[in-house]
Amino acid sequence: MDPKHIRNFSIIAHIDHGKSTLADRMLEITGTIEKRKMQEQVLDSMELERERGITIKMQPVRMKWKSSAGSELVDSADPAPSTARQVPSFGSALSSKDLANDSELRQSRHLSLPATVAADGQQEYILNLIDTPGHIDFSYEVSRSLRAVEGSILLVDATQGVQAQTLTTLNMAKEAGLTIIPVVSKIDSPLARTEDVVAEMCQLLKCSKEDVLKVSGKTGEGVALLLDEVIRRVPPPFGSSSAATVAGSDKWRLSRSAAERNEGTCRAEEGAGFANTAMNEYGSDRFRSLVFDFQYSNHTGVIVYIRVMNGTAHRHDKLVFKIADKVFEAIEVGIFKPDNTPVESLSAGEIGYIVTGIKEPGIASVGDTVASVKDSLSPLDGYQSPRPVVWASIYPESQDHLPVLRQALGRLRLSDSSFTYEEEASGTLGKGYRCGFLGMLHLEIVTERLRREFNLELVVTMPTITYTVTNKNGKTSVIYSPSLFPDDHDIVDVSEPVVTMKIITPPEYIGSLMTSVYEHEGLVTSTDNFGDNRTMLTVNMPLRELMRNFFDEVKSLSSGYASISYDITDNQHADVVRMDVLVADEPVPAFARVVSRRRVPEEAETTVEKLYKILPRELFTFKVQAQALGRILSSRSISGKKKDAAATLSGGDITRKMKLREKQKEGRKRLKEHGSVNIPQDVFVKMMRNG
Ligand SMILES: Nc1nc2c(ncn2[C@@H]2O[C@H](COP(=O)(O)OP(=O)(O)OP(=O)(O)O)[C@@H](O)[C@H]2O)c(=O)[nH]1
Ligand SMILES: [Mg+2]
Repeated sequence: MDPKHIRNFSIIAHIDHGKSTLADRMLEITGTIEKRKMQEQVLDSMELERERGITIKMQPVRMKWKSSAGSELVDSADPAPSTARQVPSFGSALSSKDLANDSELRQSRHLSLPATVAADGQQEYILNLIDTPGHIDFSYEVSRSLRAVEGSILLVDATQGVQAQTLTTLNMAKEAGLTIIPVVSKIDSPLARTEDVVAEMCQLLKCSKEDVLKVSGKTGEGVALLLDEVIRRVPPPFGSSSAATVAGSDKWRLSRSAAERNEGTCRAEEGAGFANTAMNEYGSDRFRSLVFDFQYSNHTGVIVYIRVMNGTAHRHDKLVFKIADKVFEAIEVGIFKPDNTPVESLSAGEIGYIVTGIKEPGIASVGDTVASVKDSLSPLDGYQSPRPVVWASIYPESQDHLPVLRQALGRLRLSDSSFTYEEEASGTLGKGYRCGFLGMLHLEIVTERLRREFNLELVVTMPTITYTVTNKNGKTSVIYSPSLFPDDHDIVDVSEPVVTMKIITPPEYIGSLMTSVYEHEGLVTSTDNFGDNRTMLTVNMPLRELMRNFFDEVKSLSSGYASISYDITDNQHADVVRMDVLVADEPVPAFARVVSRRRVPEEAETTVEKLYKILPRELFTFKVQAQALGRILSSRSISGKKKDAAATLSGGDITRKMKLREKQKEGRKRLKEHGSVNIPQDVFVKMMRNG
């Protein structure tokens, strides 16, 4: 397919704004999925996604769509209206030089639209859509998808309006220099405030009302028009094996790379190198592609999801992972329909997959470049590694299963590149892995997947953030496990990460939200009016406090109307101490946690109460205690199960009964002395959950 007739775009939005449902309707009207096979949010194919009704992993899919949208630009008697219809193209990070070239760039985009169309005026286009998750914990998925496409549909729910995560995803798309199509969703809903939300989007994007499209993923209204607009507004891919398109689109890539260089991030540094070498190679016909995701199959090994930047790859081609420096043969190349479907070849501008046959972990990584071995081009600029937000240690319930856990983590990382793991050992729990996650939901999903997909029984420690601790001996170390947090009297200083957070809320909830912010050691740094009678609070808060159920608190205080997004921005001094939890006089490292000094008594009380309620009883009585600063702060006894050994003896000699009871008493005493309490797995899971 000529790249002129390809459009690559993603759908981005706040959680639950209807991305996957809109994708359903697109798949339906393009005939990609037969109606009888259709189910709600069909792209959410993971068991956990379906169960929870949320998207966890990005999902690419290829559709075909006949449209005359592209031809209007070429054939129109007055080309001005459509080209000058100010297609919103937000490349905010463009340099001034690039901005000067903006109109020229737009021209070049439109010039590369189809010059010839079929007799019926309909040209067939390939549309590669990537559905993305909306939850903040999975925003690494969104950011990776943005590098594989030229445009994004920014979806805003007509019943909710612009939310905090709308702003975050919009900024990500702007930074990637993408064309953005503003769309209001759920216009069928009786609660829809469509026109107000259109106005809100116009204000946000500085665009006109006509630029904002309106759709319903439920009824399909406006979806065909939206696909036409995708063709009209999103530029075709820049790379091409045909020299004519390269000339025009190379410039566009140039501006995009400049945008990245302006970010001042690690990508920018790589981008600079990219500009020198990789840019010169853009017109090349030699195959080169960006790995934006992957999958693992026991049968065929790693399957990389790629966006082809140059040339063509065929089955059996000899290819190389440029960063990992690993040569392999393409066992299969294919496209997503949405199931993996083999094709003969994949060419510049296309999105698809390559089956690599590689089974060892640690070779494939997102952001690597897959290129032809012969006369190989230089690697493309990769992705910034995500920064883990919370940490937890994962141990197999039985040490015999450690190798299975190791293998499971390796495999899981091949379908989720955003968590990290490293082996560690704990006295009582044996060997396990310290894992980093992008948030509490991410942690919950990963541990749940380990249990379900690999049948593992696990002990997961209380999640924690990292603390930088300076000891009295002058040594500074980063602490990832609460049980390893030093005793208070050994510490000189502790610092912890701080987040800058945006909370968008209707004004009536501000009072209670402010109180909650204060209780979580937060500081409101600004209060701004936001769109349609709402307010945006900017708050600085220790990450530790954000993780202490703040999200749920905000949701319930605002009856679900307030939304949050955040970034880790700083490190600051923290007044925290380690709290140990003892069960039958034994500290349980998995329950240890680091808490604010002023909240220790309260935390001790609630933790002991919670454990008291969920720990099963034993044959003997034992204590559950919380200890900090060398003192027991809270304690409860869980009494032993009452079982009268003499109960079955009917009648007879009373001394025989007494003898038996005496013996039982002794047995219990021995059990108490030597017996350890068996803590079932679901107790660890329940303790890990907040609330
Ligand atoms: N009335 C109405 N409800 C919709 C529409 N689109 C989606 N919904 C409902 O909104 C909820 C969320 O829809 P999803 O499509 O899963 O939203 P999403 O944006 O993909 O969610 P995440 O991927 O988890 O961020 C579901 O209950 C849908 O049935 C629509 O056009 N109209
Ligand atoms: Mg979804």
